[in-house]
Amino acid sequence: MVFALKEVKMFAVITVFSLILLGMILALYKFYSEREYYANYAHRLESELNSLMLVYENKSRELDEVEIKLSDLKANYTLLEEKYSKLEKDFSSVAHELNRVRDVAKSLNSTLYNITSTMLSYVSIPQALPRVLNIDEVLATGYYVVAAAVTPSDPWLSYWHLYAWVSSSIRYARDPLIPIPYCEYVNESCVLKYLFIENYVQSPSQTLEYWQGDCEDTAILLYAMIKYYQLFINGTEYLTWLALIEFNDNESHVAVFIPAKGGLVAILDPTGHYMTTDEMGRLVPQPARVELEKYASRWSIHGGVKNIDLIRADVIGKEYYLSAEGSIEKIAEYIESF
Ligand SMILES: [Ca+2]
Repeated sequence: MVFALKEVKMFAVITVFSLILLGMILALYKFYSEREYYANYAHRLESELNSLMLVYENKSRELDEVEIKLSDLKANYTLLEEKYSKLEKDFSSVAHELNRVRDVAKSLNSTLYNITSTMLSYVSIPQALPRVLNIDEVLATGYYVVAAAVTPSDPWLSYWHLYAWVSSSIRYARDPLIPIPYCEYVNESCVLKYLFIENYVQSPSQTLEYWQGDCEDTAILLYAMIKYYQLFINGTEYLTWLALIEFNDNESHVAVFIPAKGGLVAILDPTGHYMTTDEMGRLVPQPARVELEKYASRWSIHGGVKNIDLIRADVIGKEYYLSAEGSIEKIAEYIESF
């Protein structure tokens, strides 16, 4: 029985020992298994870390490149800002210069307009009237009015003497060509051109200085002398017209017309060698219609008279009035209405 107990103890010890050994073997197995798993895991993590490092390096490089580009763009932007600022200053300066040039052009246009107006006052009778028929010009004829042997109390005889004096003293001379400047606009720019007009309206004092002139010059001189006679010798100012005559062939002529009561008119035309007379050759006003037709037939070489403007000059007030205009018929009707 003792033997049996011994054996049981031995068995128990062996069993415990075996169990411990088995536990150790199992623990060892588990240790090795897990170590391999974690080694693999660590390897995978390392591989992922490497990939991420690669991505990081690429992105870092790209970031560097973007930063360089951004820096270039900033530099360009600064440069462009400077250029823009300079261009703005240049634009402002050019705009200022353009305004100055426009002002100069406006001033030149105004100057040209004044020159053209002045030149027109030398070639066109309506514009020339203030210059050629004023009180100073009338006074300038005084010496010659007296020299023409006028009679203070007899206006018609005095007009005859004045007509005779002008006809015999003033030599006929054609007018020179006068250039009239004007703008011809091409693309809104003024191209200076000249219109040449064969006409120069002389003042009475000029005609008396040159002793020559054409029809308007002698008619204007005669008109001024008649005004001098009326104002300063006879003492009564009578209605007197400067007659601007247009013929049917578009030529023009100037004479002096003096109306009288009863629808009468006297025509004094030194250049046309025409004066209204009675059968005795005296200056006597005649019925307007008959006299105008007779005068028109004097100019049949020009196809007759198309139009007459009757202009009355107030030489003291420098005012000029168009009393009547139209055909011989209309002018006759107008004079007959007096
Ligand atoms: Ca002339």
